[in-house]
Amino acid sequence: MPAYNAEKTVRKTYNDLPKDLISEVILVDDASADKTVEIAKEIGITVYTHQQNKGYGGNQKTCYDEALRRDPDVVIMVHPDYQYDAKLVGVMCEPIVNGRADIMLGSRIQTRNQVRAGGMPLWKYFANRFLTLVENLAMGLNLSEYHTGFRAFSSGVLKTIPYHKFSNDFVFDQQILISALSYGYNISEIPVPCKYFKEASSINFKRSSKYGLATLWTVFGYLLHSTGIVKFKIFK
Ligand SMILES: Nc1nc2c(ncn2[C@@H]2O[C@H](COP(=O)(O)OP(=O)(O)OP(=O)(O)O)[C@@H](O)[C@H]2O)c(=O)[nH]1
Ligand SMILES: [Mg+2]
Repeated sequence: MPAYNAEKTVRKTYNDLPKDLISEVILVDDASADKTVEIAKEIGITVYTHQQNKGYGGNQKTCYDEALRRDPDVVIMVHPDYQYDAKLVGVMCEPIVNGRADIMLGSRIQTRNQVRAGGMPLWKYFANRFLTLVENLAMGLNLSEYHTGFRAFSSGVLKTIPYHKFSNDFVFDQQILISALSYGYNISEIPVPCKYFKEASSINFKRSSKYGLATLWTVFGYLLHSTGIVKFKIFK
């Protein structure tokens, strides 16, 4: 769990995790101003802390470094803001364990009504649809979204892709997927309901816009890379 000011939601997220399937729950705190660390330790989660705020991508780098040191089969990333249904960890992992996928995404996007009922703002919904359309066209895939905060990776993916070279900001989430695709890994998905509520973390319009532009730049970079015009170190 890459955490930032998640004191109100980390416990509920943790409670939903199927403990019988999981060897260890790790939380990296990115210098939160609230009691995230105290609460996570109280619950019994293994906690690592950044002395200074590194950003969401920087946070995930520490998460995966620590996870890989345990030599896991599968690494699951879930936002600790209780927006995703963490009870579905087993369903997310099954295709990876059976060798049918390397990365699984918990997709929030099935029908518009369902997404709206979960409370996703309309502008986020349409931005998600637009970015997903562009990414699908560029990558030749048919995923329903690339922007979820619930993901499972085979450890082979994380050992191979150069995630330390990715951004420390939110676009890390796109770089990890597009880089993995450049290395030939498969991405698949399952539907996961998602809810928006007062205590959940939700980035604002300005930061989302920056993220959207950075996403488009990542896709453009991949196209340049795959046609050999410019080579980027984050892609194979
Ligand atoms: N390190 C760091 N992490 C953050 C920051 N803001 C949010 N996060 C974490 O990143 C996760 C994703 O951010 P959210 O704000 O929930 O954004 P999102 O889930 O992509 O977007 P929504 O669909 O609106 O929830 C959250 O669960 C937080 O733990 C930040 O400024 N720094
Ligand atoms: Mg959120």
